[in-house]
Amino acid sequence: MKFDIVTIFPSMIEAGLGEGVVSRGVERGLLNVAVHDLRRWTTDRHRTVDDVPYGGGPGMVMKAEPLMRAVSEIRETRGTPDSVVVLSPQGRTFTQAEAERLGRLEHIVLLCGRYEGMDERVRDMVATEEISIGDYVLSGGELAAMVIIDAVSRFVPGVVGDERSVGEDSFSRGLLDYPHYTRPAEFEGWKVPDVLLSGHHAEIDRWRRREALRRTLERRPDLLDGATLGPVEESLYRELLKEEE
Ligand code: JD8
Repeated sequence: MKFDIVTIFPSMIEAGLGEGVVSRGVERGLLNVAVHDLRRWTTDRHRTVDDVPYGGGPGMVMKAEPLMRAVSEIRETRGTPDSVVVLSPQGRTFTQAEAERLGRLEHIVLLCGRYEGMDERVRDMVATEEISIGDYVLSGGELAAMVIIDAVSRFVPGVVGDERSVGEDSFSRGLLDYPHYTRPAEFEGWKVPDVLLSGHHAEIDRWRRREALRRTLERRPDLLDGATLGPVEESLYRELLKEEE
């Protein structure tokens, strides 16, 4: 899978994606990530990427021309992308389902803005979608692009070492994760639950499903509206609701 990221802060993206799952995916030839410095497509002496807003007001706006030229050259040299994404607070909120959808594409271009955002004509003329990573204000699109590349790359076969863990990821199942423990079995008086040391796999499985449901009910009951519970979860869920009374 191919990603092209256009930014005025290429080193920020390189630092962020230079370690971990994405970087291993690149090393293994499963991912192709190209980071592009937007200033490459400026033509003036000062390599200007922003200008004052028409209509007045505070802040600066990213000029359209360098961004358009960037997308044109990426099209010519790297092929026509399946999607050109503008990151912005006005976008559709990114979810695990969106990550899975984008993971089925072969080539995505991500345009990172700064300042007050981009000239609207970039959206009109080259963007195919606009995505936000959540309802809080960032200073630019770079962190959002990294979040999206990380979450999407996990769906590319081979990128995550153990394929089983992807489908079992908490949000793919629609529930929060169960608690995890490792050695030692007791730490400053805090014990690992006995069932996890028992070697009884059916009971361990049941305990994990119950704890995942318990946490979801306590912390994110909104997730249960969208989740389709299997028969085991249904009966565990009823038990938990009784416990709550
Ligand atoms: C792109 C410029 C900053 C935004 C004035 C602060 C995504 N979930 C998200 N939150 N924020 C962003 C985001 C913020 C950006 C840009 C994405 C480009 N800014 C601006 C408008 C108000 N400043 C985001 N994805």
